[in-house]
Amino acid sequence: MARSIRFPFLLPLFFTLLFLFSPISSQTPEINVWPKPTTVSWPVPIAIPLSPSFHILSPYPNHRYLRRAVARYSRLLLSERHCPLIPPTVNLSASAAPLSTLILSVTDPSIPLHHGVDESYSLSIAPPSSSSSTAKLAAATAWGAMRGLETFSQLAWGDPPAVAAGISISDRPLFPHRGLLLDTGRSFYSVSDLLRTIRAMSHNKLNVFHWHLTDSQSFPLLLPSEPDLALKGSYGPSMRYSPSDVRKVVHFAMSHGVRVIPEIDTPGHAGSWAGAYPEIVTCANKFWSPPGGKPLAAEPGTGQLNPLNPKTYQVVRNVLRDAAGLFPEPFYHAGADEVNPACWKDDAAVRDFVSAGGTLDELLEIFVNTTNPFIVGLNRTAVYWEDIILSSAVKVGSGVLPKETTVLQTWNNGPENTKRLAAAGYRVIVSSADFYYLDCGHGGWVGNDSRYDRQVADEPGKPFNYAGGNGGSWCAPFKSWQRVYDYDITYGLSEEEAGRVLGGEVALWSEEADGTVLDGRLWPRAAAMAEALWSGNRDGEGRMRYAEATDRLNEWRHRMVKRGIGAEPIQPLWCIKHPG
Ligand code: CP6
Repeated sequence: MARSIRFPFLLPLFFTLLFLFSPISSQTPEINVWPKPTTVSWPVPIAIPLSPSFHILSPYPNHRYLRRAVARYSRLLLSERHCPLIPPTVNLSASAAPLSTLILSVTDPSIPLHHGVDESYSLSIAPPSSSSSTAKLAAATAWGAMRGLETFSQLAWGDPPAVAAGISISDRPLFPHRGLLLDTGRSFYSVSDLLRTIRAMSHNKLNVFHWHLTDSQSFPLLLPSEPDLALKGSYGPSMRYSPSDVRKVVHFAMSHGVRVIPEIDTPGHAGSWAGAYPEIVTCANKFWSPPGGKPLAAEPGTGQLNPLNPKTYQVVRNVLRDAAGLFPEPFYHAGADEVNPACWKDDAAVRDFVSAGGTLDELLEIFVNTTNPFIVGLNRTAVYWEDIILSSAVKVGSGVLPKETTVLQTWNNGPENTKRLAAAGYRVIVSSADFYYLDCGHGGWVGNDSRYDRQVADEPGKPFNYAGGNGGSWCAPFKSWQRVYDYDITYGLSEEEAGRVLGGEVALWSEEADGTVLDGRLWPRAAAMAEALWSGNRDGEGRMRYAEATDRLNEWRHRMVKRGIGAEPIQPLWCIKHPG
Protein backbone atom coordinates (compact mmCIF):
# COMPACT_ATOMS: atom_id res chain seq x y z
CA MET A 1 0.00 0.00 0.00
CA ALA A 2 1.45 3.33 -0.99
CA ARG A 3 2.04 5.85 1.67
CA SER A 4 -0.49 8.62 1.25
CA ILE A 5 -1.62 11.43 3.48
CA ARG A 6 -3.43 13.41 0.83
CA PHE A 7 -6.95 12.63 2.03
CA PRO A 8 -6.63 12.33 5.78
CA PHE A 9 -10.30 13.25 6.25
CA LEU A 10 -11.28 10.05 4.44
CA LEU A 11 -9.55 7.82 6.96
CA PRO A 12 -12.35 7.71 9.55
CA LEU A 13 -14.87 6.87 6.84
CA PHE A 14 -12.56 4.20 5.48
CA PHE A 15 -12.28 2.52 8.87
CA THR A 16 -15.99 2.72 9.50
CA LEU A 17 -16.59 0.94 6.20
CA LEU A 18 -13.88 -1.58 6.92
CA PHE A 19 -15.48 -2.23 10.28
CA LEU A 20 -18.93 -2.74 8.75
CA PHE A 21 -17.86 -4.99 5.92
CA SER A 22 -14.96 -6.85 7.39
CA PRO A 23 -15.86 -10.56 7.59
CA ILE A 24 -14.01 -10.94 10.86
CA SER A 25 -15.21 -7.76 12.48
CA SER A 26 -17.87 -9.58 14.45
CA GLN A 27 -15.29 -11.47 16.45
CA THR A 28 -12.02 -10.33 17.90
CA PRO A 29 -9.20 -11.96 15.96
CA GLU A 30 -6.76 -14.13 17.84
CA ILE A 31 -3.77 -12.16 18.90
CA ASN A 32 -0.42 -13.84 19.24
CA VAL A 33 0.25 -12.95 22.83
CA TRP A 34 1.40 -15.56 25.37
CA PRO A 35 0.03 -15.86 27.97
CA LYS A 36 -3.26 -14.78 26.51
CA PRO A 37 -4.52 -11.54 28.08
CA THR A 38 -7.75 -11.62 30.08
CA THR A 39 -9.70 -9.20 27.89
CA VAL A 40 -8.91 -7.96 24.43
CA SER A 41 -10.96 -5.65 22.28
CA TRP A 42 -9.79 -5.22 18.72
CA PRO A 43 -12.87 -4.38 16.64
CA VAL A 44 -10.96 -3.69 13.43
CA PRO A 45 -7.88 -5.86 13.14
CA ILE A 46 -5.35 -3.57 11.58
CA ALA A 47 -1.70 -2.76 12.05
CA ILE A 48 0.41 0.34 11.62
CA PRO A 49 4.15 0.73 11.16
CA LEU A 50 6.34 1.00 14.22
CA SER A 51 8.34 4.17 13.90
CA PRO A 52 12.13 3.71 13.68
CA SER A 53 12.29 6.44 16.32
CA PHE A 54 9.79 4.67 18.58
CA HIS A 55 10.33 5.32 22.25
CA ILE A 56 8.71 4.63 25.59
CA LEU A 57 7.86 7.70 27.63
CA SER A 58 8.23 6.89 31.30
CA PRO A 59 7.59 9.47 34.01
CA TYR A 60 9.91 7.50 36.29
CA PRO A 61 13.31 7.59 34.58
CA ASN A 62 15.02 6.99 37.91
CA HIS A 63 13.02 4.00 39.10
CA ARG A 64 15.65 1.45 40.09
CA TYR A 65 13.98 -1.46 38.29
CA LEU A 66 11.38 0.02 35.96
CA ARG A 67 13.94 2.12 34.13
CA ARG A 68 15.84 -1.02 33.24
CA ALA A 69 12.67 -2.67 31.94
CA VAL A 70 11.83 0.43 29.87
CA ALA A 71 15.32 0.48 28.34
CA ARG A 72 15.13 -3.25 27.64
CA TYR A 73 11.77 -3.13 25.89
CA SER A 74 12.74 -0.04 23.89
CA ARG A 75 15.74 -1.95 22.56
CA LEU A 76 13.71 -5.09 21.94
CA LEU A 77 10.99 -3.29 20.02
CA LEU A 78 13.48 -1.53 17.78
CA SER A 79 15.56 -4.61 17.08
CA GLU A 80 13.11 -7.53 16.97
CA ARG A 81 11.97 -8.74 13.56
CA HIS A 82 9.56 -11.53 14.41
CA CYS A 83 8.11 -12.91 11.19
CA PRO A 84 5.02 -14.91 12.10
CA LEU A 85 4.78 -18.52 10.99
CA ILE A 86 1.11 -17.98 10.26
CA PRO A 87 0.70 -14.48 8.86
CA PRO A 88 -1.99 -12.77 10.93
CA THR A 89 -5.23 -11.87 9.15
CA VAL A 90 -4.52 -8.25 9.80
CA ASN A 91 -4.09 -5.55 7.18
CA LEU A 92 -1.21 -3.17 7.40
CA SER A 93 -2.35 0.41 7.14
CA ALA A 94 0.85 1.76 5.67
CA SER A 95 -0.73 5.14 5.04
CA ALA A 96 -1.31 5.74 8.73
CA ALA A 97 1.19 7.59 10.84
CA PRO A 98 3.65 5.17 12.45
CA LEU A 99 3.46 4.52 16.16
CA SER A 100 6.05 6.76 17.72
CA THR A 101 5.41 6.69 21.45
CA LEU A 102 4.19 4.46 24.21
CA ILE A 103 3.13 6.60 27.16
CA LEU A 104 3.50 4.88 30.47
CA SER A 105 1.73 5.75 33.69
CA VAL A 106 1.96 4.06 37.08
CA THR A 107 -0.30 4.92 40.00
CA ASP A 108 2.21 4.11 42.73
CA PRO A 109 5.72 3.31 41.52
CA SER A 110 7.00 2.95 45.08
CA ILE A 111 5.12 -0.28 45.82
CA PRO A 112 7.73 -3.03 46.24
CA LEU A 113 7.65 -6.41 44.55
CA HIS A 114 6.03 -8.87 46.94
CA HIS A 115 3.56 -11.71 47.00
CA GLY A 116 0.14 -10.57 45.77
CA VAL A 117 1.32 -7.25 44.38
CA ASP A 118 -1.03 -5.69 41.82
CA GLU A 119 0.17 -6.85 38.37
CA SER A 120 -2.78 -5.52 36.41
CA TYR A 121 -2.37 -3.17 33.49
CA SER A 122 -4.34 -1.72 30.65
CA LEU A 123 -2.90 -1.08 27.25
CA SER A 124 -4.42 0.73 24.33
CA ILE A 125 -3.00 1.49 20.94
CA ALA A 126 -4.91 4.15 19.03
CA PRO A 127 -6.58 3.25 15.72
CA PRO A 128 -4.74 4.36 12.59
CA SER A 129 -4.68 8.09 12.11
CA SER A 130 -2.98 10.33 9.64
CA SER A 131 -1.29 12.62 12.12
CA SER A 132 0.51 11.12 15.09
CA SER A 133 -0.11 7.81 16.75
CA THR A 134 0.49 6.87 20.34
CA ALA A 135 -0.15 4.01 22.68
CA LYS A 136 -0.94 4.15 26.36
CA LEU A 137 0.01 1.75 29.12
CA ALA A 138 -1.41 2.28 32.59
CA ALA A 139 -0.66 0.15 35.63
CA ALA A 140 -1.08 0.38 39.37
CA THR A 141 2.53 -0.65 40.04
CA ALA A 142 5.89 -0.85 38.29
CA TRP A 143 5.43 -4.62 38.19
CA GLY A 144 2.14 -4.38 36.32
CA ALA A 145 3.83 -1.96 33.93
CA MET A 146 6.47 -4.61 33.20
CA ARG A 147 3.72 -7.14 32.36
CA GLY A 148 2.14 -4.61 30.02
CA LEU A 149 5.46 -3.85 28.31
CA GLU A 150 5.85 -7.55 27.61
CA THR A 151 2.37 -7.73 26.07
CA PHE A 152 3.11 -4.67 23.98
CA SER A 153 6.34 -6.24 22.69
CA GLN A 154 4.38 -9.24 21.46
CA LEU A 155 1.95 -7.04 19.54
CA ALA A 156 4.74 -6.05 17.16
CA TRP A 157 5.83 -8.25 14.25
CA GLY A 158 7.22 -8.19 10.74
CA ASP A 159 10.12 -6.60 8.94
CA PRO A 160 9.93 -3.65 8.99
CA PRO A 161 8.00 -3.98 12.22
CA ALA A 162 4.32 -3.20 12.46
CA VAL A 163 2.17 -3.06 15.53
CA ALA A 164 -1.47 -3.85 16.22
CA ALA A 165 -3.63 -0.71 16.17
CA GLY A 166 -7.09 0.10 17.46
CA ILE A 167 -6.66 -2.47 20.19
CA SER A 168 -7.30 -2.25 23.90
CA ILE A 169 -6.33 -4.82 26.48
CA SER A 170 -7.07 -5.01 30.14
CA ASP A 171 -5.27 -7.75 31.93
CA ARG A 172 -4.52 -9.25 35.32
CA PRO A 173 -3.38 -12.66 36.59
CA LEU A 174 -5.65 -15.38 37.99
CA PHE A 175 -3.00 -16.49 40.51
CA PRO A 176 -0.44 -14.28 42.27
CA HIS A 177 2.25 -16.99 42.57
CA ARG A 178 3.49 -18.25 39.20
CA GLY A 179 6.83 -19.89 39.73
CA LEU A 180 9.62 -22.00 38.41
CA LEU A 181 11.91 -24.15 40.58
CA LEU A 182 15.48 -24.79 39.53
CA ASP A 183 17.67 -27.24 41.44
CA THR A 184 21.27 -26.02 41.53
CA GLY A 185 22.27 -28.64 44.10
CA ARG A 186 22.40 -31.68 41.80
CA SER A 187 23.90 -29.78 38.87
CA PHE A 188 25.62 -26.42 38.86
CA TYR A 189 24.18 -23.79 36.53
CA SER A 190 26.18 -20.75 35.47
CA VAL A 191 24.91 -17.32 36.46
CA SER A 192 24.17 -16.64 32.80
CA ASP A 193 21.95 -19.77 32.67
CA LEU A 194 20.05 -18.37 35.67
CA LEU A 195 19.68 -14.91 34.14
CA ARG A 196 18.49 -16.31 30.81
CA THR A 197 15.94 -18.45 32.64
CA ILE A 198 14.68 -15.45 34.62
CA ARG A 199 14.45 -13.39 31.43
CA ALA A 200 12.44 -16.16 29.76
CA MET A 201 10.20 -16.27 32.84
CA SER A 202 9.42 -12.57 32.53
CA HIS A 203 8.57 -13.02 28.84
CA ASN A 204 6.00 -15.55 30.08
CA LYS A 205 4.81 -13.36 32.97
CA LEU A 206 6.10 -15.85 35.54
CA ASN A 207 7.00 -14.00 38.72
CA VAL A 208 8.73 -16.34 41.19
CA PHE A 209 12.13 -17.95 40.77
CA HIS A 210 12.30 -20.70 43.41
CA TRP A 211 16.01 -21.27 43.74
CA HIS A 212 16.57 -24.75 45.22
CA LEU A 213 20.13 -23.81 46.07
CA THR A 214 21.50 -26.80 47.88
CA ASP A 215 20.96 -30.52 48.18
CA SER A 216 22.83 -33.61 49.32
CA GLN A 217 25.10 -33.56 46.29
CA SER A 218 26.41 -30.02 46.58
CA PHE A 219 26.24 -26.78 48.52
CA PRO A 220 27.15 -24.11 45.96
CA LEU A 221 26.11 -21.05 48.01
CA LEU A 222 29.03 -19.15 49.48
CA LEU A 223 27.77 -17.65 52.74
CA PRO A 224 29.75 -14.94 54.54
CA SER A 225 29.51 -16.44 58.03
CA GLU A 226 29.56 -20.08 56.99
CA PRO A 227 31.94 -20.14 54.01
CA ASP A 228 33.07 -23.71 54.67
CA LEU A 229 29.70 -25.10 53.65
CA ALA A 230 30.44 -24.11 50.05
CA LEU A 231 34.22 -24.34 50.24
CA LYS A 232 33.95 -27.97 51.32
CA GLY A 233 30.52 -28.88 49.99
CA SER A 234 30.39 -27.49 46.45
CA TYR A 235 31.50 -29.34 43.34
CA GLY A 236 34.52 -27.07 43.07
CA PRO A 237 35.83 -23.50 43.01
CA SER A 238 34.16 -22.68 39.68
CA MET A 239 30.85 -24.12 40.84
CA ARG A 240 29.92 -21.72 43.62
CA TYR A 241 27.66 -18.69 43.84
CA SER A 242 29.40 -15.79 45.55
CA PRO A 243 27.41 -13.11 47.39
CA SER A 244 27.94 -10.82 44.41
CA ASP A 245 26.60 -13.52 42.04
CA VAL A 246 23.51 -13.75 44.23
CA ARG A 247 23.03 -9.98 44.32
CA LYS A 248 23.36 -9.90 40.54
CA VAL A 249 20.69 -12.59 40.13
CA VAL A 250 18.35 -10.90 42.62
CA HIS A 251 18.75 -7.45 41.03
CA PHE A 252 18.30 -8.85 37.52
CA ALA A 253 15.19 -10.69 38.67
CA MET A 254 13.70 -7.56 40.29
CA SER A 255 14.29 -5.66 37.05
CA HIS A 256 12.18 -8.35 35.39
CA GLY A 257 9.44 -8.33 38.04
CA VAL A 258 10.56 -11.72 39.36
CA ARG A 259 10.92 -12.53 43.07
CA VAL A 260 13.70 -14.89 44.09
CA ILE A 261 12.72 -17.32 46.85
CA PRO A 262 15.78 -19.13 48.17
CA GLU A 263 15.53 -22.70 49.43
CA ILE A 264 18.23 -24.25 51.56
CA ASP A 265 16.80 -27.68 52.19
CA THR A 266 16.81 -28.89 55.82
CA PRO A 267 16.86 -31.16 57.74
CA GLY A 268 16.84 -33.74 54.90
CA HIS A 269 18.72 -33.42 51.61
CA ALA A 270 21.63 -32.00 53.56
CA GLY A 271 24.44 -34.49 52.93
CA SER A 272 26.63 -31.77 51.44
CA TRP A 273 26.75 -29.96 54.81
CA ALA A 274 28.94 -32.80 56.00
CA GLY A 275 31.85 -31.50 53.94
CA ALA A 276 32.20 -28.73 56.52
CA TYR A 277 30.41 -30.26 59.54
CA PRO A 278 30.33 -34.07 59.50
CA GLU A 279 29.30 -34.05 63.17
CA ILE A 280 25.89 -32.45 62.54
CA VAL A 281 24.86 -34.75 59.65
CA THR A 282 23.45 -38.23 60.12
CA CYS A 283 24.19 -41.01 57.60
CA ALA A 284 26.71 -38.63 56.07
CA ASN A 285 29.34 -41.31 55.93
CA LYS A 286 27.21 -43.07 53.36
CA PHE A 287 28.00 -40.22 51.00
CA TRP A 288 30.98 -38.30 52.34
CA SER A 289 33.00 -41.44 52.41
CA PRO A 290 36.79 -41.36 52.77
CA PRO A 291 38.89 -41.16 49.61
CA GLY A 292 38.68 -44.46 47.84
CA GLY A 293 35.43 -45.29 49.60
CA LYS A 294 32.25 -45.77 47.67
CA PRO A 295 28.97 -43.91 48.07
CA LEU A 296 25.89 -46.10 48.20
CA ALA A 297 24.37 -45.17 44.88
CA ALA A 298 24.26 -42.52 42.22
CA GLU A 299 22.29 -40.49 44.72
CA PRO A 300 23.86 -40.69 48.14
CA GLY A 301 22.12 -41.52 51.36
CA THR A 302 20.44 -38.19 51.66
CA GLY A 303 22.31 -36.95 54.73
CA GLN A 304 20.23 -35.22 57.39
CA LEU A 305 20.88 -32.57 60.01
CA ASN A 306 20.87 -34.05 63.47
CA PRO A 307 18.18 -32.37 65.59
CA LEU A 308 19.85 -33.56 68.78
CA ASN A 309 23.15 -31.79 68.25
CA PRO A 310 23.20 -28.17 69.52
CA LYS A 311 25.86 -27.37 66.93
CA THR A 312 23.21 -27.97 64.23
CA TYR A 313 21.26 -24.92 65.38
CA GLN A 314 24.32 -22.74 65.58
CA VAL A 315 25.08 -23.45 61.90
CA VAL A 316 21.45 -23.26 60.75
CA ARG A 317 21.02 -19.93 62.51
CA ASN A 318 24.05 -18.46 60.73
CA VAL A 319 22.86 -19.85 57.40
CA LEU A 320 19.41 -18.30 57.86
CA ARG A 321 20.80 -14.93 58.89
CA ASP A 322 23.14 -14.83 55.89
CA ALA A 323 20.41 -16.00 53.51
CA ALA A 324 18.06 -13.28 54.77
CA GLY A 325 20.81 -10.74 54.11
CA LEU A 326 21.34 -11.92 50.56
CA PHE A 327 17.69 -12.42 49.62
CA PRO A 328 15.37 -9.50 50.47
CA GLU A 329 12.31 -11.55 49.44
CA PRO A 330 9.91 -12.05 52.41
CA PHE A 331 9.27 -15.74 51.58
CA TYR A 332 11.97 -18.18 52.65
CA HIS A 333 11.77 -21.86 51.67
CA ALA A 334 13.08 -24.16 54.38
CA GLY A 335 12.55 -27.47 52.53
CA ALA A 336 11.70 -30.24 55.03
CA ASP A 337 10.85 -32.79 52.35
CA GLU A 338 11.60 -36.51 52.37
CA VAL A 339 13.01 -36.93 55.86
CA ASN A 340 14.33 -40.46 55.85
CA PRO A 341 13.85 -42.48 59.09
CA ALA A 342 16.74 -44.84 58.33
CA CYS A 343 19.14 -41.93 57.95
CA TRP A 344 18.35 -40.50 61.37
CA LYS A 345 18.43 -43.96 62.95
CA ASP A 346 21.96 -44.30 61.62
CA ASP A 347 22.96 -42.06 64.53
CA ALA A 348 23.59 -43.44 68.04
CA ALA A 349 22.09 -40.42 69.84
CA VAL A 350 18.92 -40.77 67.77
CA ARG A 351 18.72 -44.48 68.57
CA ASP A 352 19.06 -43.67 72.28
CA PHE A 353 16.33 -41.02 71.96
CA VAL A 354 14.04 -43.57 70.33
CA SER A 355 14.75 -46.35 72.79
CA ALA A 356 13.97 -43.90 75.60
CA GLY A 357 10.47 -43.61 74.09
CA GLY A 358 10.97 -40.70 71.71
CA THR A 359 9.64 -40.76 68.16
CA LEU A 360 11.08 -39.49 64.89
CA ASP A 361 8.08 -37.20 64.55
CA GLU A 362 9.11 -35.61 67.84
CA LEU A 363 12.64 -35.22 66.51
CA LEU A 364 11.31 -33.28 63.52
CA GLU A 365 9.20 -31.21 65.89
CA ILE A 366 12.30 -30.36 67.89
CA PHE A 367 14.03 -29.26 64.71
CA VAL A 368 11.06 -27.19 63.50
CA ASN A 369 10.27 -25.68 66.88
CA THR A 370 13.87 -24.51 67.14
CA THR A 371 14.43 -23.28 63.57
CA ASN A 372 11.00 -21.88 62.61
CA PRO A 373 11.31 -19.01 65.14
CA PHE A 374 14.66 -18.06 63.52
CA ILE A 375 12.87 -17.76 60.17
CA VAL A 376 9.88 -15.86 61.53
CA GLY A 377 12.24 -13.69 63.58
CA LEU A 378 13.87 -12.58 60.35
CA ASN A 379 10.44 -11.34 59.20
CA ARG A 380 10.04 -14.16 56.77
CA THR A 381 7.09 -16.30 55.76
CA ALA A 382 8.34 -19.88 55.97
CA VAL A 383 7.57 -22.14 53.02
CA TYR A 384 7.87 -25.90 53.57
CA TRP A 385 7.21 -28.91 51.38
CA GLU A 386 3.93 -30.71 52.16
CA ASP A 387 5.88 -33.61 53.71
CA ILE A 388 6.35 -31.66 56.92
CA ILE A 389 2.67 -32.28 57.69
CA LEU A 390 1.57 -35.05 55.33
CA SER A 391 4.55 -37.40 55.15
CA SER A 392 3.81 -41.02 55.96
CA ALA A 393 7.36 -41.36 57.32
CA VAL A 394 8.28 -38.37 59.49
CA LYS A 395 6.03 -35.37 60.09
CA VAL A 396 5.13 -32.77 62.69
CA GLY A 397 1.74 -32.69 64.39
CA SER A 398 -0.97 -30.33 63.29
CA GLY A 399 -0.72 -27.08 65.15
CA VAL A 400 3.08 -26.97 65.23
CA LEU A 401 3.28 -24.51 62.35
CA PRO A 402 1.41 -21.18 62.60
CA LYS A 403 -0.94 -20.57 59.65
CA GLU A 404 -0.14 -16.85 59.39
CA THR A 405 3.57 -17.33 58.73
CA THR A 406 3.55 -20.69 56.96
CA VAL A 407 2.97 -21.64 53.33
CA LEU A 408 3.04 -25.27 52.21
CA GLN A 409 4.05 -26.55 48.80
CA THR A 410 2.44 -29.76 47.50
CA TRP A 411 4.11 -32.18 45.12
CA ASN A 412 2.40 -35.55 45.75
CA ASN A 413 -1.16 -36.58 44.87
CA GLY A 414 -1.87 -33.18 43.33
CA PRO A 415 -5.50 -32.41 44.01
CA GLU A 416 -5.93 -34.49 47.19
CA ASN A 417 -2.97 -33.13 49.09
CA THR A 418 -3.71 -29.59 48.02
CA LYS A 419 -7.23 -30.03 49.33
CA ARG A 420 -6.08 -31.52 52.64
CA LEU A 421 -3.73 -28.64 53.36
CA ALA A 422 -6.08 -25.90 52.15
CA ALA A 423 -8.91 -27.44 54.17
CA ALA A 424 -6.65 -27.35 57.23
CA GLY A 425 -6.32 -23.60 56.66
CA TYR A 426 -2.84 -23.38 55.14
CA ARG A 427 -1.94 -21.32 52.12
CA VAL A 428 -0.68 -23.64 49.38
CA ILE A 429 1.61 -23.55 46.35
CA VAL A 430 0.98 -26.42 43.93
CA SER A 431 3.81 -28.14 42.08
CA SER A 432 2.26 -31.54 41.48
CA ALA A 433 4.93 -33.98 40.27
CA ASP A 434 2.39 -35.68 38.00
CA PHE A 435 1.94 -32.51 35.99
CA TYR A 436 4.58 -29.91 36.77
CA TYR A 437 7.86 -31.83 37.24
CA LEU A 438 9.84 -31.34 34.08
CA ASP A 439 13.01 -33.16 35.14
CA CYS A 440 12.72 -36.59 33.54
CA GLY A 441 15.48 -36.99 31.01
CA HIS A 442 16.21 -39.66 28.45
CA GLY A 443 19.15 -41.41 30.06
CA GLY A 444 19.81 -43.60 33.04
CA TRP A 445 17.10 -45.14 35.15
CA VAL A 446 13.71 -43.92 34.16
CA GLY A 447 13.33 -40.46 35.45
CA ASN A 448 14.24 -38.64 38.56
CA ASP A 449 15.39 -41.77 40.24
CA SER A 450 18.62 -41.87 38.37
CA ARG A 451 19.66 -41.67 42.00
CA TYR A 452 19.05 -45.41 42.24
CA ASP A 453 20.22 -46.25 38.76
CA ARG A 454 23.04 -48.52 39.82
CA GLN A 455 20.36 -51.19 39.65
CA VAL A 456 20.57 -53.67 36.79
CA ALA A 457 18.23 -56.28 35.40
CA ASP A 458 18.55 -59.10 37.89
CA GLU A 459 17.81 -62.01 35.56
CA PRO A 460 19.90 -62.37 32.43
CA GLY A 461 17.70 -62.11 29.38
CA LYS A 462 14.81 -60.61 31.29
CA PRO A 463 13.77 -57.23 29.92
CA PHE A 464 14.61 -54.28 32.10
CA ASN A 465 11.45 -53.11 33.82
CA TYR A 466 11.43 -49.51 32.69
CA ALA A 467 7.87 -48.90 33.80
CA GLY A 468 8.42 -50.18 37.29
CA GLY A 469 10.10 -48.80 40.33
CA ASN A 470 9.86 -45.36 41.72
CA GLY A 471 11.31 -43.74 38.63
CA GLY A 472 8.79 -45.18 36.23
CA SER A 473 5.84 -43.99 38.22
CA TRP A 474 7.13 -40.42 38.21
CA CYS A 475 8.14 -40.24 34.60
CA ALA A 476 5.17 -41.89 32.98
CA PRO A 477 3.21 -40.41 31.42
CA PHE A 478 5.48 -37.89 29.81
CA LYS A 479 4.76 -34.34 30.92
CA SER A 480 3.78 -32.91 27.56
CA TRP A 481 2.97 -29.23 27.29
CA GLN A 482 -0.67 -30.25 26.92
CA ARG A 483 -0.55 -32.14 30.21
CA VAL A 484 0.99 -29.15 31.94
CA TYR A 485 -1.53 -26.84 30.29
CA ASP A 486 -4.54 -28.95 31.32
CA TYR A 487 -3.84 -29.13 34.98
CA ASP A 488 -6.30 -27.29 37.18
CA ILE A 489 -4.52 -26.52 40.45
CA THR A 490 -7.76 -25.91 42.36
CA TYR A 491 -9.52 -29.04 41.12
CA GLY A 492 -12.03 -30.40 43.61
CA LEU A 493 -11.56 -27.56 46.09
CA SER A 494 -14.31 -25.50 47.68
CA GLU A 495 -14.27 -21.80 46.97
CA GLU A 496 -12.78 -21.13 50.38
CA GLU A 497 -10.06 -23.75 49.91
CA ALA A 498 -9.31 -22.52 46.39
CA GLY A 499 -8.84 -19.05 47.85
CA ARG A 500 -5.85 -20.38 49.80
CA VAL A 501 -4.10 -21.64 46.67
CA LEU A 502 -1.54 -18.96 45.91
CA GLY A 503 -0.52 -20.47 42.60
CA GLY A 504 1.82 -23.06 41.17
CA GLU A 505 5.37 -23.87 40.22
CA VAL A 506 6.93 -26.01 37.54
CA ALA A 507 10.09 -27.73 38.76
CA LEU A 508 13.33 -28.77 37.16
CA TRP A 509 15.11 -31.17 39.51
CA SER A 510 18.54 -31.61 38.07
CA GLU A 511 19.66 -35.21 38.50
CA GLU A 512 19.40 -35.46 34.71
CA ALA A 513 19.69 -31.86 33.62
CA ASP A 514 22.27 -29.14 33.49
CA GLY A 515 22.96 -26.06 31.38
CA THR A 516 23.24 -28.11 28.18
CA VAL A 517 19.57 -29.08 28.23
CA LEU A 518 18.10 -26.38 30.45
CA ASP A 519 16.13 -24.34 27.93
CA GLY A 520 14.60 -27.32 26.16
CA ARG A 521 13.51 -28.97 29.41
CA LEU A 522 11.82 -25.80 30.61
CA TRP A 523 10.40 -24.27 27.47
CA PRO A 524 7.81 -24.24 26.14
CA ARG A 525 6.31 -26.48 28.86
CA ALA A 526 6.79 -23.85 31.56
CA ALA A 527 4.99 -21.45 29.23
CA ALA A 528 1.98 -23.79 29.28
CA MET A 529 1.67 -23.40 33.06
CA ALA A 530 2.34 -19.68 32.75
CA GLU A 531 -0.79 -19.23 30.65
CA ALA A 532 -2.96 -21.56 32.75
CA LEU A 533 -2.10 -19.54 35.87
CA TRP A 534 -2.30 -16.13 34.21
CA SER A 535 -5.57 -16.28 32.30
CA GLY A 536 -6.69 -19.90 32.43
CA ASN A 537 -6.66 -22.84 30.05
CA ARG A 538 -10.26 -22.85 28.88
CA ASP A 539 -12.35 -20.93 26.43
CA GLY A 540 -15.60 -19.12 27.21
CA GLU A 541 -17.55 -22.41 27.15
CA GLY A 542 -15.21 -24.14 29.57
CA ARG A 543 -13.48 -26.19 26.88
CA MET A 544 -9.73 -26.69 26.83
CA ARG A 545 -8.32 -24.27 24.28
CA TYR A 546 -5.99 -26.73 22.53
CA ALA A 547 -6.47 -25.85 18.89
CA GLU A 548 -6.12 -22.15 19.37
CA ALA A 549 -3.41 -22.52 21.99
CA THR A 550 -1.32 -24.85 19.82
CA ASP A 551 -0.88 -22.35 17.00
CA ARG A 552 -0.28 -19.52 19.41
CA LEU A 553 2.22 -21.52 21.48
CA ASN A 554 4.02 -22.57 18.31
CA GLU A 555 4.26 -18.94 17.32
CA TRP A 556 5.43 -18.05 20.82
CA ARG A 557 8.05 -20.78 20.85
CA HIS A 558 9.34 -19.39 17.58
CA ARG A 559 9.58 -15.89 19.06
CA MET A 560 11.26 -17.21 22.22
CA VAL A 561 13.91 -18.89 20.08
CA LYS A 562 14.51 -15.56 18.32
CA ARG A 563 14.91 -14.04 21.76
CA GLY A 564 17.70 -16.47 22.57
CA ILE A 565 15.73 -19.07 24.55
CA GLY A 566 16.34 -22.62 23.27
CA ALA A 567 12.70 -23.72 23.57
CA GLU A 568 11.86 -27.12 22.05
CA PRO A 569 9.75 -27.30 18.89
CA ILE A 570 6.19 -28.52 19.35
CA GLN A 571 5.39 -29.30 15.74
CA PRO A 572 7.15 -29.39 12.38
CA LEU A 573 7.10 -26.41 10.08
CA TRP A 574 5.22 -28.70 7.69
CA CYS A 575 2.04 -28.14 9.67
CA ILE A 576 1.95 -24.51 8.76
CA LYS A 577 -0.13 -23.59 5.78
CA HIS A 578 1.91 -21.00 3.99
CA PRO A 579 -0.19 -19.01 1.57
CA GLY A 580 2.33 -18.75 -1.26
N1 CP6 B 1 14.89 -33.40 45.60
C1 CP6 B 1 14.33 -32.78 46.63
C2 CP6 B 1 14.14 -34.12 44.72
C3 CP6 B 1 12.74 -34.23 44.92
C4 CP6 B 1 12.20 -33.55 46.03
N2 CP6 B 1 13.01 -32.85 46.86
C5 CP6 B 1 11.93 -35.01 43.99
C6 CP6 B 1 11.17 -36.10 44.38
C7 CP6 B 1 10.46 -36.84 43.46
C8 CP6 B 1 10.48 -36.48 42.13
C9 CP6 B 1 11.23 -35.40 41.72
C10 CP6 B 1 11.93 -34.66 42.64
N3 CP6 B 1 14.77 -34.69 43.69
N4 CP6 B 1 15.08 -32.07 47.48
C11 CP6 B 1 10.74 -33.56 46.34
C12 CP6 B 1 10.20 -32.25 46.70
CL1 CP6 B 1 9.63 -37.36 40.97
